[in-house]
Amino acid sequence: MTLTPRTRLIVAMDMLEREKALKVAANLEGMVDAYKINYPLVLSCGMEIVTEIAKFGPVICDFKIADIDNTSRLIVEQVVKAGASGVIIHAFVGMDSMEACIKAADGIDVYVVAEMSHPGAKWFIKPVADVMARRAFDVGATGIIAPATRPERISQLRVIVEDLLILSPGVGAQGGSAKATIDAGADFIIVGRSIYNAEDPKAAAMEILKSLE
Ligand code: OMP
Repeated sequence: MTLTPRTRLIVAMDMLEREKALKVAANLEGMVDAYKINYPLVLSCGMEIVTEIAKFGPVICDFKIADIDNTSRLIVEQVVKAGASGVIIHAFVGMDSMEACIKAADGIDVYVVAEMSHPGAKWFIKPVADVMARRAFDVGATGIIAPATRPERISQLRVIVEDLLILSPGVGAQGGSAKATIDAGADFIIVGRSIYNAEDPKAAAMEILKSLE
Protein backbone atom coordinates (compact mmCIF):
# COMPACT_ATOMS: atom_id res chain seq x y z
CA MET A 1 0.00 0.00 0.00
CA THR A 2 2.81 2.42 1.06
CA LEU A 3 2.08 6.15 1.36
CA THR A 4 3.21 8.42 -1.45
CA PRO A 5 4.79 11.68 -0.30
CA ARG A 6 2.84 14.47 -2.00
CA THR A 7 2.25 17.21 0.57
CA ARG A 8 4.32 15.28 3.19
CA LEU A 9 1.82 16.30 5.87
CA ILE A 10 0.05 13.78 8.10
CA VAL A 11 -2.52 15.20 10.50
CA ALA A 12 -2.85 13.66 13.96
CA MET A 13 -6.56 13.47 14.76
CA ASP A 14 -6.44 13.57 18.56
CA MET A 15 -9.69 15.44 19.07
CA LEU A 16 -12.50 13.58 20.86
CA GLU A 17 -15.64 14.69 19.02
CA ARG A 18 -16.83 12.79 15.96
CA GLU A 19 -18.32 15.91 14.37
CA LYS A 20 -15.12 17.89 14.77
CA ALA A 21 -13.06 15.01 13.43
CA LEU A 22 -15.19 14.65 10.32
CA LYS A 23 -15.18 18.42 9.75
CA VAL A 24 -11.39 18.66 10.06
CA ALA A 25 -10.96 15.59 7.83
CA ALA A 26 -13.19 17.08 5.13
CA ASN A 27 -11.46 20.48 5.36
CA LEU A 28 -8.03 18.94 4.91
CA GLU A 29 -8.92 16.52 2.11
CA GLY A 30 -6.18 16.66 -0.52
CA MET A 31 -3.90 18.76 1.72
CA VAL A 32 -2.70 15.87 3.84
CA ASP A 33 -1.16 12.59 2.72
CA ALA A 34 -2.79 10.71 5.61
CA TYR A 35 -4.91 11.00 8.73
CA LYS A 36 -3.39 9.49 11.89
CA ILE A 37 -5.90 8.22 14.44
CA ASN A 38 -4.80 7.43 17.97
CA TYR A 39 -6.64 6.00 21.01
CA PRO A 40 -8.35 9.25 22.13
CA LEU A 41 -10.58 9.45 19.04
CA VAL A 42 -11.24 5.71 18.78
CA LEU A 43 -12.01 5.34 22.49
CA SER A 44 -14.37 8.26 22.24
CA CYS A 45 -16.10 7.43 18.95
CA GLY A 46 -15.48 3.73 18.28
CA MET A 47 -13.56 2.04 15.46
CA GLU A 48 -16.23 3.20 12.97
CA ILE A 49 -14.47 6.56 12.95
CA VAL A 50 -11.54 4.89 11.16
CA THR A 51 -13.84 3.73 8.37
CA GLU A 52 -15.53 7.14 8.17
CA ILE A 53 -12.29 9.12 7.95
CA ALA A 54 -10.82 6.66 5.44
CA LYS A 55 -13.34 8.09 2.94
CA PHE A 56 -11.25 11.30 2.89
CA GLY A 57 -7.82 9.68 2.55
CA PRO A 58 -5.47 7.03 3.95
CA VAL A 59 -5.77 6.42 7.69
CA ILE A 60 -2.91 5.27 9.91
CA CYS A 61 -4.02 3.70 13.18
CA ASP A 62 -1.50 4.86 15.77
CA PHE A 63 -2.13 2.11 18.31
CA LYS A 64 1.57 1.74 19.20
CA ILE A 65 0.98 -1.96 19.60
CA ALA A 66 3.21 -3.49 22.28
CA ASP A 67 1.95 -6.92 23.21
CA ILE A 68 2.59 -10.64 22.75
CA ASP A 69 2.34 -11.89 19.18
CA ASN A 70 -1.19 -13.29 19.43
CA THR A 71 -2.72 -10.14 20.94
CA SER A 72 -0.82 -7.93 18.51
CA ARG A 73 -2.18 -9.98 15.62
CA LEU A 74 -5.75 -9.62 16.87
CA ILE A 75 -5.38 -5.82 17.13
CA VAL A 76 -3.91 -5.50 13.64
CA GLU A 77 -6.75 -7.60 12.22
CA GLN A 78 -9.24 -5.06 13.60
CA VAL A 79 -7.24 -2.22 12.02
CA VAL A 80 -7.31 -3.95 8.62
CA LYS A 81 -11.03 -4.71 8.97
CA ALA A 82 -11.79 -1.04 9.66
CA GLY A 83 -10.18 -0.01 6.37
CA ALA A 84 -7.00 1.65 7.63
CA SER A 85 -3.98 1.90 5.35
CA GLY A 86 -1.39 1.62 8.08
CA VAL A 87 -0.67 0.88 11.71
CA ILE A 88 2.01 1.96 14.21
CA ILE A 89 3.65 -0.63 16.44
CA HIS A 90 6.44 -0.73 19.03
CA ALA A 91 9.74 -2.53 18.45
CA PHE A 92 10.83 -3.24 22.02
CA VAL A 93 8.40 -6.17 22.39
CA GLY A 94 10.56 -8.17 20.01
CA MET A 95 10.74 -9.72 16.58
CA ASP A 96 7.96 -12.29 17.15
CA SER A 97 5.42 -9.58 17.95
CA MET A 98 6.56 -7.37 15.08
CA GLU A 99 6.46 -10.32 12.67
CA ALA A 100 2.92 -11.17 13.83
CA CYS A 101 1.85 -7.58 13.11
CA ILE A 102 3.37 -7.54 9.65
CA LYS A 103 1.76 -10.85 8.77
CA ALA A 104 -1.65 -9.75 10.05
CA ALA A 105 -1.31 -6.37 8.29
CA ASP A 106 -1.95 -8.23 5.05
CA GLY A 107 -0.18 -5.63 2.92
CA ILE A 108 -1.16 -2.44 4.76
CA ASP A 109 1.73 -0.30 6.03
CA VAL A 110 3.44 -1.08 9.32
CA TYR A 111 5.42 1.72 10.98
CA VAL A 112 7.68 0.93 13.92
CA VAL A 113 8.46 3.43 16.69
CA ALA A 114 12.24 3.87 16.71
CA GLU A 115 12.56 6.97 18.86
CA MET A 116 9.78 9.03 20.43
CA SER A 117 9.58 12.82 20.36
CA HIS A 118 8.86 13.75 23.97
CA PRO A 119 11.57 14.65 26.53
CA GLY A 120 10.94 11.42 28.49
CA ALA A 121 12.19 9.38 25.52
CA LYS A 122 15.74 10.40 26.39
CA TRP A 123 15.68 8.16 29.46
CA PHE A 124 15.10 4.72 27.96
CA ILE A 125 14.09 4.84 24.29
CA LYS A 126 16.77 7.10 22.79
CA PRO A 127 19.74 4.96 23.92
CA VAL A 128 18.30 1.90 22.16
CA ALA A 129 16.63 3.64 19.21
CA ASP A 130 19.32 2.70 16.69
CA VAL A 131 18.83 -0.99 17.49
CA MET A 132 15.05 -0.67 17.22
CA ALA A 133 15.37 1.09 13.86
CA ARG A 134 17.64 -1.72 12.64
CA ARG A 135 15.12 -4.33 13.82
CA ALA A 136 12.34 -2.46 12.00
CA PHE A 137 14.42 -2.69 8.83
CA ASP A 138 15.20 -6.39 9.40
CA VAL A 139 11.56 -7.33 10.00
CA GLY A 140 10.44 -5.65 6.77
CA ALA A 141 8.50 -2.69 8.16
CA THR A 142 7.28 0.06 5.84
CA GLY A 143 8.90 2.75 7.92
CA ILE A 144 9.80 4.13 11.31
CA ILE A 145 8.71 6.91 13.65
CA ALA A 146 11.53 9.35 14.49
CA PRO A 147 11.42 12.61 16.46
CA ALA A 148 10.91 16.00 14.80
CA THR A 149 12.07 17.44 18.11
CA ARG A 150 15.58 16.04 17.44
CA PRO A 151 16.24 16.46 13.70
CA GLU A 152 19.84 15.31 14.09
CA ARG A 153 18.47 11.94 15.22
CA ILE A 154 16.34 11.72 12.06
CA SER A 155 19.52 12.07 9.99
CA GLN A 156 21.28 9.39 12.03
CA LEU A 157 18.32 7.00 11.86
CA ARG A 158 18.02 7.58 8.10
CA VAL A 159 21.43 5.94 7.61
CA ILE A 160 20.23 2.86 9.51
CA VAL A 161 16.85 2.41 7.83
CA GLU A 162 18.09 3.26 4.31
CA ASP A 163 15.03 3.86 2.11
CA LEU A 164 12.30 3.00 4.62
CA LEU A 165 9.79 5.79 5.17
CA ILE A 166 10.42 8.09 8.14
CA LEU A 167 7.36 9.67 9.77
CA SER A 168 8.17 12.40 12.27
CA PRO A 169 5.86 13.72 14.96
CA GLY A 170 6.70 16.66 17.22
CA VAL A 171 6.24 19.56 14.79
CA GLY A 172 4.47 22.62 16.21
CA ALA A 173 3.07 22.01 19.72
CA GLN A 174 6.14 19.97 20.75
CA GLY A 175 8.55 22.56 19.33
CA GLY A 176 9.81 20.88 16.13
CA SER A 177 10.06 22.72 12.81
CA ALA A 178 8.44 21.26 9.68
CA LYS A 179 11.23 22.35 7.36
CA ALA A 180 14.08 21.23 9.64
CA THR A 181 12.37 17.83 9.93
CA ILE A 182 12.08 17.29 6.19
CA ASP A 183 15.58 18.70 5.61
CA ALA A 184 16.91 16.18 8.15
CA GLY A 185 15.58 13.33 6.03
CA ALA A 186 12.00 12.63 7.14
CA ASP A 187 9.49 11.73 4.43
CA PHE A 188 6.46 12.97 6.37
CA ILE A 189 5.74 15.29 9.28
CA ILE A 190 2.96 14.45 11.71
CA VAL A 191 1.13 17.49 13.12
CA GLY A 192 -1.77 17.43 15.56
CA ARG A 193 -2.65 20.29 17.92
CA SER A 194 -1.19 23.08 15.77
CA ILE A 195 -3.75 22.12 13.13
CA TYR A 196 -6.86 20.75 14.85
CA ASN A 197 -6.80 23.29 17.70
CA ALA A 198 -6.33 26.22 15.31
CA GLU A 199 -9.29 28.51 14.70
CA ASP A 200 -8.94 27.66 11.00
CA PRO A 201 -7.33 24.19 10.65
CA LYS A 202 -7.14 24.50 6.86
CA ALA A 203 -5.25 27.82 7.08
CA ALA A 204 -2.94 26.34 9.74
CA ALA A 205 -2.18 23.36 7.49
CA MET A 206 -1.61 25.70 4.53
CA GLU A 207 0.85 27.72 6.60
CA ILE A 208 2.83 24.57 7.41
CA LEU A 209 2.84 23.49 3.76
CA LYS A 210 4.09 26.94 2.72
CA SER A 211 6.99 26.62 5.16
CA LEU A 212 8.06 23.46 3.29
CA GLU A 213 8.21 25.14 -0.14
P1 OMP B 1 0.88 17.02 18.43
O1 OMP B 1 1.96 17.09 19.43
O2 OMP B 1 -0.43 17.54 18.90
O3 OMP B 1 1.31 17.62 17.10
O4 OMP B 1 0.59 15.46 18.14
C1 OMP B 1 1.58 14.54 17.83
C2 OMP B 1 0.99 13.20 17.52
O5 OMP B 1 2.03 12.29 17.20
C3 OMP B 1 0.21 12.57 18.66
O6 OMP B 1 -0.84 11.81 18.09
C4 OMP B 1 1.21 11.64 19.31
O7 OMP B 1 0.60 10.54 19.94
C5 OMP B 1 2.04 11.18 18.12
N1 OMP B 1 3.44 10.83 18.42
C6 OMP B 1 4.26 11.70 19.09
O8 OMP B 1 3.88 12.84 19.39
N2 OMP B 1 5.53 11.31 19.42
C7 OMP B 1 6.04 10.10 19.11
O9 OMP B 1 7.18 9.82 19.41
C8 OMP B 1 5.23 9.20 18.39
C9 OMP B 1 3.98 9.59 17.98
C10 OMP B 1 3.32 8.73 16.99
O10 OMP B 1 3.60 7.53 17.00
O11 OMP B 1 2.59 9.21 16.14
